[in-house]
Amino acid sequence: MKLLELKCEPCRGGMPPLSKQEAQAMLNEIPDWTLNDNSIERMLQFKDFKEAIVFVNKVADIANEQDHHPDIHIYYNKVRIELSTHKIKGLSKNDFILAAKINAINVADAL
Ligand code: H2B
Repeated sequence: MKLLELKCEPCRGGMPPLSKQEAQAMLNEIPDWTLNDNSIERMLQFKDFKEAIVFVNKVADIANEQDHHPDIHIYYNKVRIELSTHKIKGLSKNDFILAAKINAINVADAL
């Protein structure tokens, strides 16, 4: 099943984070994200601050719906999204599911 079609599952502490290989394998389903040691991240650029905030609000809605929350950094018209699963201090499948949903956001729809 495609990441975009999945829902984030409640994450129990105590399970191990994904290995580098497992994370690498899922990366090709989420274009434009880069893999860090314990997180994935994407930088996006918008026309201006307002568009960036519209995008961030869409991300917030999806994060609340999925009960999985990214770290969001806003730099005027750029937004850096960093995803990791805090409870396990590393990556879980939830991070990749949320990344796929974030990639599917169309800011033009929300303006
Ligand atoms: N988001 C992220 N990124 N990591 C978590 O471990 C996490 C979360 N835990 N969102 C969730 C909320 C948890 O606190 C609730 C109770 O499901």
